[in-house]
Amino acid sequence: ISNFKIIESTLREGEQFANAFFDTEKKIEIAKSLDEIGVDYLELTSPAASEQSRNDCKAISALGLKAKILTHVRCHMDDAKLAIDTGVDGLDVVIGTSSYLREFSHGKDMDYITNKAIEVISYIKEQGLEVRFSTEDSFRSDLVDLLSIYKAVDKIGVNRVGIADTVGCANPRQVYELVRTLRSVVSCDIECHFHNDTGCAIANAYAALEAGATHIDTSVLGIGERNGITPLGGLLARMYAADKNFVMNKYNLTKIRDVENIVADAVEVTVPFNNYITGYCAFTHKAGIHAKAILNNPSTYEILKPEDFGMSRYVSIGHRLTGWNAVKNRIEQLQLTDLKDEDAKVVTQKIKELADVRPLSLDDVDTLLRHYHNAKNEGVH
Ligand code: HCA
Ligand code: CU
Repeated sequence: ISNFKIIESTLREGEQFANAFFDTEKKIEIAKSLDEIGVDYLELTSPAASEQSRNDCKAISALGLKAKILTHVRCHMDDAKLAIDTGVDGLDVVIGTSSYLREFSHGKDMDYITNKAIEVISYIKEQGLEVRFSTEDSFRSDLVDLLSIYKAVDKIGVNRVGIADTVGCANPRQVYELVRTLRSVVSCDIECHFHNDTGCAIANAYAALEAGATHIDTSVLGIGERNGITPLGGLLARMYAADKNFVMNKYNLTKIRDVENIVADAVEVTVPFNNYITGYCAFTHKAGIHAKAILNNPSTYEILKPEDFGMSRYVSIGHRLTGWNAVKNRIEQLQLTDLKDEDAKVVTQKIKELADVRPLSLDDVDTLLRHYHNAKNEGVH
């Protein structure tokens, strides 16, 4: 995978998260922070949703950010017109094509949907804006229906077509197959949107890119409808592991933590303990065997370099799985230089004894080391 683009949807899909409410000021703060990371696009809530949503599209379009500004609209002329008037760079148009949505939501047939799509897309293009056409619930739509509508919109010059796993049902193999098939049918770009109900959102995004997709939708911390979509940080971690140079040159990875903190704060959640990159234990090494190897060469147990993300590594030593190499490293950090390997081994045994009863804090360990050091210097040992 030599290239991909991010459509950052915290300000659209993310607004569909249960706790989300962003006022204009907060939206602007989030938009600027995402722009610093270097995401390619920001997707905003439809101006048809509410008066304030419409004003916010205008305000964010007027900021002059590097990222292109998109808004997300239903496949209706009224919505498209409203959106174009806000000054956005492009429109992400969506309509449901699965039998569920056709039966229980809008009630339209495929001919109607295709004609409507052509009308709306042509209009947006005439106004000089970028346009994407996507089908909601793509993985539960009829494949023949899907391919024929994508083909029709590709022919009239849509910039991108989109596949959406609206319900989070798809797995990476299914994604690979659908995207690869679509790749052979259209010549435009392919955007993908994955919900995370069954934990596949990042893997599905990766499979989509492998199959020829060009754009991935994300949100900060993955927030969105239900349990959300592909998280920005997690996708960047995945892509860093795949092509570090591309990702490091294109995106400012040290800013991920800032935007996550802003968003977590705004929606009143904490960053999960096991979050990609920024989770509190994401770079904590514990077992003695791991700690020893990490101290010799971090790559032994780290696929992500913490410093590339503005994070730091932590070697945990106050527990019964600890090893003397890690303890020796702490001795060096504390500059208790006259303690030798044998001393490190003695203190390690002491730590293990105590930690069999309860875990020790780093302070506890340091106190043990200093006491041992003082006692040795006073000739008690
Ligand atoms: C939704 C819409 C959407 C749209 C995705 C897209 C989805 O159901 O709220 O525009 O590609 O998941 O289908 O977020
Ligand atoms: Cu969605």
